[in-house]
Amino acid sequence: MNVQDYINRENKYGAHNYHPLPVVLDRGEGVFVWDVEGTRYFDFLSAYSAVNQGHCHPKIINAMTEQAKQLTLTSRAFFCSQLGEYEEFITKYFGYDKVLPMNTGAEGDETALKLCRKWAYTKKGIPENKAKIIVCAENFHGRTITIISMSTDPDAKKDFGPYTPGFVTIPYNDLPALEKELEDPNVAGFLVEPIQGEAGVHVPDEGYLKKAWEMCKAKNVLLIADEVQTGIARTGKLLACDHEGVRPDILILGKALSGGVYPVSAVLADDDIMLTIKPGEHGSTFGGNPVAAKVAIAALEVVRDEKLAENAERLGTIFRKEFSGIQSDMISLVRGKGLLNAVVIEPKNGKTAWDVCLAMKENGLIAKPTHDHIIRFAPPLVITEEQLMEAIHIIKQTFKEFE
Ligand code: IF1
Repeated sequence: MNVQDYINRENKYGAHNYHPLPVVLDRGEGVFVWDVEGTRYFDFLSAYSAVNQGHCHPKIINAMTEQAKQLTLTSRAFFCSQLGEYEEFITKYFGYDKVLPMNTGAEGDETALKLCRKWAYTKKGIPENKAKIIVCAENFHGRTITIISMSTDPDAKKDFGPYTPGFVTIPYNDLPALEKELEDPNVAGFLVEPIQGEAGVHVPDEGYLKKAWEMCKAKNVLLIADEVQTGIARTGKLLACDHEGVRPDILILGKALSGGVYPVSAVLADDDIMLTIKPGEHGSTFGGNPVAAKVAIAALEVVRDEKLAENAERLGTIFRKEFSGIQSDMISLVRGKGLLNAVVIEPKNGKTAWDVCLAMKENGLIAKPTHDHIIRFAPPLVITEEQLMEAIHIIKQTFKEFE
């Protein structure tokens, strides 16, 4: 089979819910992936920041394979020896009383929304079914019907109605708008991405998150931080909230919580919030399974032991400095934090961000546009300075092709 055969087969038998770059990947190791023809690429998407620890990290793979030989799934109908170990590890790692283990990021967000509403009715005393949760325009929190009900992206929500009520939308990075909505006594929570990833790596003003947190506290409103993409060292700190010393009331993690090896998500909160959900009121078949437990412990140990946050901080600064030095009228700006960066592309002679990504692929680096004109650059956090400089050289050479 050739590359096109693989593509044709996916198109014939698979749903068309994506428009992938025309590359057929077959193997991954560290910062590199190889396609079916054996061509090597720098992976500058990292599966949307799920592979922060690098592809197939041996410690995480070993944790998965060893546990998979022993016990893979019991359901939560019974206790198992691995879950408590993971729950103790992750709650101490992030500094919360408790964790509610789930599988995908969307399940994490859905769980956080349910937790916030349950707390609103049983603790804050908001009248039944009147709880409101504030969200930001251009958010991305997943693809379930309740989550797209909060979306302002027509592609994410059109023809999926009717939508779940109970959400109030404000502009991102807009404190006066937040202050106004917080006047409503029925507001239970404020769900926000510390950096809006899908929207194109929108970094809010310095101090935005901290001020928002203070404003929520003053109104007894829960700050819910969706760190599914920005967490796990991606932005140069363990959590993006750490840049401002913000401690969200509810913390949502996913993606690199497993190093991209297995679907693992988690919601962390203290007892006064977490214990509002009683036995039988929420759960999932695979949530907190033994393999997920061991994989997540290993993935978090790698982040700590290999100092991935520090590496992301240092190399992100180099990346943005090098990028701002690229002379190209297609590059209008580069923005980001740590190794979560994006470049806004100005079309030129009919060439767009997609064409740049195709050309980068030909030169040995894969990345993908978001919202047509923005290219996200997010390599695994294990990248070395030497590898980063080689990747930047590829990017510079590619932009020269469009001169
Ligand atoms: C797709 C985007 C990124 C997320 C945040 C929750 C979730 C995501 C901040 C849900 C997931 C993924 C989903 C994937 C592409 C990717 C994505 F472009 F869609 F928005 F990363 F930016 N919160 N993001 O970023 O987690 O249920 O997927 O495990 O749906 O196309 P999930």
